[in-house]
Amino acid sequence: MIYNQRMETMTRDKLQEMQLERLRATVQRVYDRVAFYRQALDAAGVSPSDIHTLDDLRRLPFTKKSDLRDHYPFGLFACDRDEIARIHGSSGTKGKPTIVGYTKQDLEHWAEICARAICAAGGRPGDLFHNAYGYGLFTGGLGMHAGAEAMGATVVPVSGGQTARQITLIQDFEPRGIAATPSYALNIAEEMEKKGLDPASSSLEYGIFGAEPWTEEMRRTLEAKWNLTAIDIYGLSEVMGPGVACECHEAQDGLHIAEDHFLAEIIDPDTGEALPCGSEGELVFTSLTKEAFPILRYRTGDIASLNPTPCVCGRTTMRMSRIKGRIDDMLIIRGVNVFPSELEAILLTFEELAPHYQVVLTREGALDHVELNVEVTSAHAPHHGTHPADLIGRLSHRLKEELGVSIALTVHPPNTIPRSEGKAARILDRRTTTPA
Ligand code: DLL
Repeated sequence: MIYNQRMETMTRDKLQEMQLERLRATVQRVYDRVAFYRQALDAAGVSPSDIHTLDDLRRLPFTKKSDLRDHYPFGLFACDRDEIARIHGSSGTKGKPTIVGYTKQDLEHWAEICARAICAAGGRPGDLFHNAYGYGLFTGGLGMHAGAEAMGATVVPVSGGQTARQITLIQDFEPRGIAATPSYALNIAEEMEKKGLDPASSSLEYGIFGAEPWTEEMRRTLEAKWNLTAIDIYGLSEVMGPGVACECHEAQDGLHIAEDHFLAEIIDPDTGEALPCGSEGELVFTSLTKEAFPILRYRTGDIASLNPTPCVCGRTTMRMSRIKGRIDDMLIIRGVNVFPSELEAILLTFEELAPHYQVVLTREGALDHVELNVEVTSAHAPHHGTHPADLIGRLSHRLKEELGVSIALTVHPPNTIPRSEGKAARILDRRTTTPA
């Protein structure tokens, strides 16, 4: 561990003392400066002076994505527009983006958080760092860029896309670290293989992958293809961006939350009740240091659990599990709840299948129909686009056995499922009507 040991290895008592002080300041700040929060706190019957312990967090009202949309663009900012140094937005594809802002100090904190994440992933000052997250309103590119600079790396700000150029730069510059979505890292590796190059013999030693759900099976695939250590990084623009939590390379077992800047909770998504550590539920975050866009109890829509036990790496911070999926992306197939990550975990154990898939949702009358599209690898499609005769049968059987539901399957020829250059679009919702 080489970055800000003091913050990451504090005793829990000291950390909680600091969190309480920062929570109180945050509640006071939003009460004084943001009409939306003042009304919400008044309606909940809580005033900033009522926050005496960290448990009082539960008395605070939740903030939802729709609150950001309702106050688009700057209605939830807690400082004047001219104090805002940067604006980012969520990657939502429908309608207007949700907008967030950062003061200079917020940007410094964020850079420090991302610097810590890169060090946790195994990065060191002097590394060459290939940053293939998209630069723009999306927080991935600029967030990781600032972090890499802050920890003393040499950044290559390549952004997403132009895969042939990515390959050239990886070969010529010989980076030690790469940052990308897991699906794009896979895409780059496949393009290398198509050119007769072996990604496993590249210079890369660690990859910092996130911004979309992925599985342990995908980690194994990426680690084998690239011969690197694959690290999971989590974050969201509403709370900050990448770096809210990140795995350490020592354990690769849960993501250390930057708890000096964010308080994490798990709630029951149906009732809003806080759940104990270890239970799976919706992740909720409260910012502790943000000036421009402080946020109280933001409901992320992401499913995970929390683990307070100490880690072998020496960090004392709480860890969150890998994200199982977004509540919105949960498929309900004849009454059975299935996350796309559960499909991924099964598909990736079939050597005949490429690690790409798409779920297509359609509606037949009042019923939703789910079709899973998978792709056979070229090594297993000897007769131009065909697939082993019993593949559908074996895959259906495994899906039924492990998930308890039959899923309509289509096996496609090699290289036909669209590849991603950023966040993969794995769910295609073609339902045009809403249920009665
Ligand atoms: O995706 C920030 C980010 C950039 C994180 C680069 C990691 C790396 P948004 O575009 O606002 O921000 O999307 C946030 O992406 O609520 C999750 O649903 C999902 N997500 C982010 N990281 C992970 C991850 C960035 N490691 C939304 N695993 C979040 C699963 C993730 N899902």
